[in-house]
Amino acid sequence: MKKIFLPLVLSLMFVLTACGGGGGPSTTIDVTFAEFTFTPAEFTIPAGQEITVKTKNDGAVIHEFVIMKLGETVGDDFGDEDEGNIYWEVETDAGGSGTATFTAPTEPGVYQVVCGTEGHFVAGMVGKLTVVAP
Ligand SMILES: [Cu+2]
Repeated sequence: MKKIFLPLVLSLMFVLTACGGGGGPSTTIDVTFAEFTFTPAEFTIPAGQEITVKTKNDGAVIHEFVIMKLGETVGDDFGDEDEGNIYWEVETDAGGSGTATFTAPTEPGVYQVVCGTEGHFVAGMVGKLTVVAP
């Protein structure tokens, strides 16, 4: 019995470490939208890698996952002046879900994530994307 138990414990520890939300970089972003939140709101991804984004919208209105370019942040509210500062974005209809991919920035740093639907940034729909050297 002991012979089986130890490998089981070790593999369980590995699984818990791998997906324990310990802040390590992941090539998958799994995010749920609602009014007016991203859950989770903080992500860490490896620079330059292809990232898969799985979105789910539990809200009653459309929501967007907008990654701003490094060093760019939204001012009072998300508007036309911010469009040129977008690194990548995806949107999901109310009650919908989706999968999309993008290539992570090559420059490590902290990137602002916002919802670009009018009024949502002001309502607090903001997240943080940390890009780390792979
Ligand atoms: Cu929104």
